Amino acid sequence: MEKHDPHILLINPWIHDFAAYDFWAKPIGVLAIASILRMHGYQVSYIDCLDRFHPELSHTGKTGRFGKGHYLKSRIQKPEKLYDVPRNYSRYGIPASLVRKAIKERPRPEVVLVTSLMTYWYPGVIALIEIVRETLPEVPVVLGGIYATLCYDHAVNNAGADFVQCGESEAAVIELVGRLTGFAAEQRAFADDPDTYPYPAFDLQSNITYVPILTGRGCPFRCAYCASSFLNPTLRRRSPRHVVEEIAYWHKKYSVQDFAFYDDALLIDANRHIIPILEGVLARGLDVRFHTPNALHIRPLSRDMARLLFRAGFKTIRLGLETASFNDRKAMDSKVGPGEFQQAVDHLKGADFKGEAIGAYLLHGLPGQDLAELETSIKMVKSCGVRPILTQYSPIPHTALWPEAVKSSRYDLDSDPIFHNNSIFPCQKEPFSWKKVGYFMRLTRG
Ligand code: B12
Repeated sequence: MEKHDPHILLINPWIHDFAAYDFWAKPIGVLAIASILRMHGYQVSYIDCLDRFHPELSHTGKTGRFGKGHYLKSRIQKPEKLYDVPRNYSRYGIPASLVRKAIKERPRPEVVLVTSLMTYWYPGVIALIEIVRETLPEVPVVLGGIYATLCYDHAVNNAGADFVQCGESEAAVIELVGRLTGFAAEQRAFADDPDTYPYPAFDLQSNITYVPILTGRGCPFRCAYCASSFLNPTLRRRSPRHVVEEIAYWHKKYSVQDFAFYDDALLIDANRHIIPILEGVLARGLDVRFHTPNALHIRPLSRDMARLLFRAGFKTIRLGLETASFNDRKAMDSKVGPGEFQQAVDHLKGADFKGEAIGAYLLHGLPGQDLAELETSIKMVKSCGVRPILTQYSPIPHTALWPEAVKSSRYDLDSDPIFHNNSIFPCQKEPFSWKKVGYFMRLTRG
């Protein structure tokens, strides 16, 4: 006999790191899975270990600009292998006692699904799974997400889950959870038609201060430092209408004003994608604000595009410059050429964006990076009147740059994802200097 409405518990684990901040960072992957399960007839509940608005924590809940904000944090011991890093290490998120309590208060699940994000955050995943094991000893635990995909063997051997699921999982999870619960649901959502996917279940959060929007999956570029093509091998997009409907839905039903685009290639094939999306937002008269923490490609930023972004309500523009040096750039990426950055900035400013709204990401800590080149890049960005933002390089398995990263690291990168942490500048060879890091940070500001 078929069982009805099995209950599935989904959990977003803690972050263990030297620093963490909610700058439009929500676990859209696990909320997409929650939503797919709901669509297929499952009961779901959710525990967000990174909840900034937990009702039992009176001191949390302050919302920063545009919905961002601090997580609660408690100092913990540094992982042994990072003893040489002169910084404090913390667990970000709600106390373990509240996680235990939440697990006990939820209906007993038939399966627990745990997500993972940055590879070097796996200690928070392990700590969370230990608690699940202790409180729900007989319930199967499935781990998925970005760490699980990029470091599959490590996850299988260390995370303590019963199953580790790789890659995009909307279809796989219906199959796997169906097998574990004996609940037969016919697939109703299809990877090659993302319009069949329901909106991620942000309504399961205790508060929605902003909503991440993913208008598609994948990226046509193959940048040497990025794992996008491994995680999402093909570019598949939602229809503009479907995206506009989603923005209108969160805005009208939950009064959400701030939206952060998570796409890797938002502006690509603009005539058929972002232009109709933004024209749709304008036609619907939606008074919303947009942010691009994952960076925009510079080349498509024409005068008309800049004007449209401004009119549609973009407030935070981040540009993926990475370096202002164009010698040997081809080995790294081919997304921007000389002169294009300055031109894009001119168009943005011409469209009335103020310099403070525009930031250019520059990679710091690439294998063999010439630091004189970084200094020149910072100065060039500043001379254009926009903010240089250093993004510390995180070496990632399955990327073209990984073998070189392993060779150039002062750590044994291959042995443990803990060394992928960008805050430790793992690919800067000895003599590595924290003083120099401070110097570059100050240079971006002054
Ligand atoms: C959006 C994004 C961000 C957002 C925030 C993301 C967040 N949720 O917190 C922003 C812009 C803030 C960000 C910041 C950074 N990011 Co980022 N980011 C991404 C990006 C582009 C998309 C991730 C995403 O949301 N995907 C969409 C969802 C739907 O997919 P998903 O999470 O994979 O979920 C699917 C599956 O994994 C699975 N799944 C997920 N959970 C579960 C659970 C179960 C049980 C199951 C079965 C399945 C499952 O099903 C889901 C649906 O198919 C990825 C690249 C990419 N293409 O994936 C990089 C990526 C994750 N980021 C990366 C990096 C390096 C960074 C930064 C360090 C950059 C920097 N130097 O500053 C910072 C650090 C962030 C921090 N310290 O807080 C790296 C990862 C590095 C690593 N070592 O792990 C990636 C892979 C990009 C790259 N360079 O290759 N990022």
